[in-house]
Amino acid sequence: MTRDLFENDGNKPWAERLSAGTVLLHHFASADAADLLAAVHGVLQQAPLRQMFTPGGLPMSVASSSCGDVGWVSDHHGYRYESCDPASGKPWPAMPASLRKLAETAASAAGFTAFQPDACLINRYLAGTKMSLHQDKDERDFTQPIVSVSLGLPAVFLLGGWQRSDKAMRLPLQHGDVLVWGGADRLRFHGVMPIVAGQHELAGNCRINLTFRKAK
Ligand code: MD3
Ligand code: FE
Repeated sequence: MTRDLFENDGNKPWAERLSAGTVLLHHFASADAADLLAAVHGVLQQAPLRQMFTPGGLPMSVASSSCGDVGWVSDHHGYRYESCDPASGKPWPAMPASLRKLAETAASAAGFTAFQPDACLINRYLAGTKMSLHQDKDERDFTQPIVSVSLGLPAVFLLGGWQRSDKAMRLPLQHGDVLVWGGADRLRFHGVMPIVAGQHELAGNCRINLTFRKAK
């Protein structure tokens, strides 16, 4: 018999349903983490991390890059997806097969069988880096889930409601955890508390978050 992912069995991957549309896949990416980080570093050689600016002109706390058909971009014109990296003018690097496969397998494990991401945003958090509460609204089809992979240093994720003023829950995220957000939860406000300084054996002094989306 195959193992039920929704059964917590020691250090093995297990799935926790946080709400109707959200599943936390504990340790889901742990076994592949070194391969995933190597693939990420390959992408970053083509499209280096950079701090983007909000439309209001403030530098974002995270450093970001992308791979896939389109990449998420923010500047004084606004938030959007672009097929070329504005830093180089060249197309974003292709999404490595290992990354795509992990995202599709995770979505499927959470019940989203037809997820075909066309964008992977790479966010790097150093000590003190945070992400303020926001909604992800730059994609075309909100019925498509978002898959988020946490690697390296741990984080405290903030899960708010559907209005900015709603009280946010705190959710600890560890290296290897994968979150799948869909359904009604897709438009919830969310953010990340400032990362605490530390060293991770694979990722060093940072947290890397991969966010897979169907943008177009
Ligand atoms: C909850 N990134 O890039 S990923 C982002 O850890 C972003 O880098 C965070 O928020 C990070 O936009 C959080 C988890 C996530 C992504 C999308 C969501 C959580 C979400 C959409 C709705 C609700
Ligand atoms: Fe977000």
